[in-house]
Amino acid sequence: MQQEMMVQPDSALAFMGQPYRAGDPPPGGASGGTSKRGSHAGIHVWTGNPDNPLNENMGNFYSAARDPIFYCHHTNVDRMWTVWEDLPADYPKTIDDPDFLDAAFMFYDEKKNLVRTAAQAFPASLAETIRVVVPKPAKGKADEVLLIQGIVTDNSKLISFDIYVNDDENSTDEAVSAERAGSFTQVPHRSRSAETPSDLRIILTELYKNINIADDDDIIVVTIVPRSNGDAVTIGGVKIETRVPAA
Ligand SMILES: [Cu+2]
Repeated sequence: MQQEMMVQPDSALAFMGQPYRAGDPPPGGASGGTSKRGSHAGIHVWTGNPDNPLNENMGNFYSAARDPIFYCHHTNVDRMWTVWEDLPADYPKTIDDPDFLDAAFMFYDEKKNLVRTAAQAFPASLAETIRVVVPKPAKGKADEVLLIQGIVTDNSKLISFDIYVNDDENSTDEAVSAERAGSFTQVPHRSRSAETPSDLRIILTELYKNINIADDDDIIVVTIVPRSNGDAVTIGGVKIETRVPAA
């Protein structure tokens, strides 16, 4: 552990692994990061069954996730990432390559649909469209509120953006077949003043009927599309809350 966490890495890429971009040939095993090649791979092999032809389940890439220990193991790999980030070092721990920061991943959902997930980091600039999968506290047509949190704007500029909601993760185009849930427009002031974060609340109950959300849906897709001066807007976060009716 000392070798792969502290001694060997002399850069963030040495720990995390070398870039692997769309179109690149598959990377060789040695291009992985120190913990991936080390304890990560070691646990896979150790918990695989050598009596199976390909060391299934944990000992082979295609079958590893069949074993529930896979999820404990990979949660621990994430924990080690956090531990490494807090260790003193003479190199930066962050990677600012946009290909890394904006990476998206393809997974199969429980209905065997291939879905794309992109980790959206907040706070985020609205210079470009923000699209994020948001978990619902309840399933289906529950009485819920969409909260666009910590909106910071330059109040000397005309600002407008639209918010769309969809129940379909598969449509990767912005706002395709989505319902417009709300809009934000700011009339500019003559001079710029201090920027105070504010929250936008949008009641979703009626909208759920219009997008025909299913009883077992437990996520929605929220797309925020800049219309005017998006680069002067920062969004702090997006979440859904159970609606508490006004007294
Ligand atoms: Cu693994």
